[in-house]
Amino acid sequence: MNTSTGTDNLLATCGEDASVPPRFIILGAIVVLRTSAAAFCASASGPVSQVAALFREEGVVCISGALPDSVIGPVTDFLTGALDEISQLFAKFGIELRDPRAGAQVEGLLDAAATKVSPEDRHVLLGHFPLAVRLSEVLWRIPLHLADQPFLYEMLRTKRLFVHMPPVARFVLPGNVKAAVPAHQDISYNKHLGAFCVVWVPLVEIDRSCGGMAVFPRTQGRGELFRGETVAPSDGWIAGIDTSELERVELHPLKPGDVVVMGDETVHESMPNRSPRIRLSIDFRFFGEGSSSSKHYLDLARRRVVAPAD
Ligand SMILES: O=C(O)CCC(=O)C(=O)O
Repeated sequence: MNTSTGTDNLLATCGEDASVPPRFIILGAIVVLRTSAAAFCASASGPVSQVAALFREEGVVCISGALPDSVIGPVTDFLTGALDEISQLFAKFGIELRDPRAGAQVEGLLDAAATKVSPEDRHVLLGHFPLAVRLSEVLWRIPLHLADQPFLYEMLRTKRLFVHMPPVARFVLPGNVKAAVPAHQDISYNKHLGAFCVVWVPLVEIDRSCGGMAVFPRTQGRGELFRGETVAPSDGWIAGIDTSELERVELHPLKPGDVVVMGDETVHESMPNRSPRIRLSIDFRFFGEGSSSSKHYLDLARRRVVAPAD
């Protein structure tokens, strides 16, 4: 008796074999191409098991509709207000923050006058919100909301959730290629943490031109791939991992309310922002009770920041 399904036939036609990732993913009743972000997306209103299965198999899952406007709105408003204050720093260097040429102007400034820009200013010019902004409790709304959902508990196989503090809030100006983080695994940047997952939260519409992130699925579980110096060069990033042999998927479209969850070893990189819009996002590192941190973290059940000496 022939028991093969339409999908089996499709996979067979494409010459799939078990030693390489399939070119298609079956999501419920739909078959999607692996090279599209859709293959790694699951709805927050769908089964938790589907989200967790994607995370375990691929090392990445986009959860659509994970955060309501009531959570995203105040965070976006707060960071947009902070951008208005940061615009004064840019003005000091003759750059108008919302000018579509701002990214190119920052690049020119940092290339030509590296010695005249302090490390703190350089950090902000590269698209990082200052520490005082990142420490705001307004940003806690996102992890607190996610801690009320089952996903992260299931993915991390934990009953308690903690998140590294402070999170990284970023703005990527149009054309600011220097704000693009080269291919990396988050374990290389977070030696103070035991096992964790990364949650990347877009606060604006993400399409191909605005960029967002590209991921290299199924790299979780391969251990740390970076072998070079751990000291970050002047732009703050360690040298990119060689991804020439890895499958690459660009994660778009995404919208505010969606979140991307990646394993701590999942290779990913930022895409350049080629749109005329500022890209706004925030990223968190969550861990469970079986893990640890030697730096500050937020205990989400107690709503309390735990300091290393506590
Ligand atoms: O937002 C970005 O451009 C990069 C984010 C990232 O690399 C991370 O969250 O680890």
